[in-house]
Amino acid sequence: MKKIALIFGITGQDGAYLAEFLIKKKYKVHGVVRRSSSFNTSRIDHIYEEPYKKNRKLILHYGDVTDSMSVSSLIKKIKPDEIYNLAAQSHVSVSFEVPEYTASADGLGALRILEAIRFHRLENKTRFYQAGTSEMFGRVKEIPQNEETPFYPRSPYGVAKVYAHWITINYREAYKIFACNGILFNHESPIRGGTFVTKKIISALCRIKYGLQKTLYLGNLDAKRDWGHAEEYVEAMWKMMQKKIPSDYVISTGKQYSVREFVDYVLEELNFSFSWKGKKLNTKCFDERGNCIIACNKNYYRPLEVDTLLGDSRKAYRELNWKPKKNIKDIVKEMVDYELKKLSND
Ligand code: NAP
Ligand code: G4F
Repeated sequence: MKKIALIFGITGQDGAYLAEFLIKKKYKVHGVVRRSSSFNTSRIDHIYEEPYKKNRKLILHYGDVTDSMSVSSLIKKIKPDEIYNLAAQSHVSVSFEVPEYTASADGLGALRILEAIRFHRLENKTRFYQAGTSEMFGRVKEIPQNEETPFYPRSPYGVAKVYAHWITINYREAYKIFACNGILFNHESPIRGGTFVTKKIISALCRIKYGLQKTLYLGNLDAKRDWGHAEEYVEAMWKMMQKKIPSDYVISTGKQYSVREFVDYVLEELNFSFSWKGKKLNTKCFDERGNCIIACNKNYYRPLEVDTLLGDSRKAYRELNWKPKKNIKDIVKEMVDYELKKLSND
């Protein structure tokens, strides 16, 4: 019998990599898609199968984690072996603009799924993965952060994810559901959403290189992040779900770079000669002809910032035999190559 997986958030970066990974592992994959006025399935178009096809490996359903009835009826109908809750309003800055919606989708979304597992008596069948985040560490209490580090979230997004984290543990302990939290640090890829800083920097600098744009505007360049590759991180999610006993795991590289250092790697990859001038909001970067190619703008600063994130994934290495392979330069190169290829095809 093929294992059945249900992915909430299948149209996102991680959802697309995970669906591909599970199909390779011979799973039947069900995915939940939100209704949108424009197409939102571009990341999974290459694995999409028409509904009239027999024995499909990928089946899509409309649904939304803010709608209990749709969550419950999908779980009742599909009775999956594994549920991956990747659905979220995942942009930290946007969560300050839509805090209530973020709480409902990112916090209560996990509860709606867990409650449906319990209500339909699937506690002994259905395993649950919650997409937790290093944003929960926020104003960090220790460096590096591991599974025991206390949380101090600094955004409505982080606060909502802390609720989802603890409700997952609560259902694991109260109802013996196999439920685990991945506490994933930032992970990127060529299919990263365009408003996250890595993808924003790379698409803009590629366009500037080809004379299609003049300046890239950014926010805080001093924040430090522990950046890994999304494709490697979805494998860690799956590994957690194959254990005998459910637990929570930090997934990270153990290396951190500032946003400015990330920009430097991209500029070097694109063979720019460049120089930085000024400080904080007045920081600017110039190319060899003296053109200002990067400037800061206060609109991209957040009401509160998470200054530094650095993960300690020794538990994942010990118990899941998981370790990141790609470093920051590999990730930058892969993302730049993808962007340049896309530009030359446009
Ligand atoms: P993403 O690209 O923004 O994808 C989010 C997914 O959730 C999309 O499929 C989105 O659908 C869906 N979604 C949003 N609101 C929903 C709702 N109300 N009901 C159902 N689906 C909804 O995020 P990602 O980078 O793949 O991240 C996956 C998960 O891991 C998220 O929960 C994120 O918070 C968490 N996480 C990410 C990182 C990271 O660095 N990438 C690190 C730690 C944790 P649309 O395509 O229609 O928008
Ligand atoms: O790329 P970011 O928007 O990612 P952030 O806020 O770290 O959140 C991402 O990682 C989390 C895991 O830690 C996930 F849970 C979350 O879903 C998301 O995937 O910003 C990274 C840093 C921040 O410090 C931000 O202030 O870059 C800084 N930054 C500077 N200029 C900018 C910009 N961020 C964005 N998005 N846009 C800018 O122009």
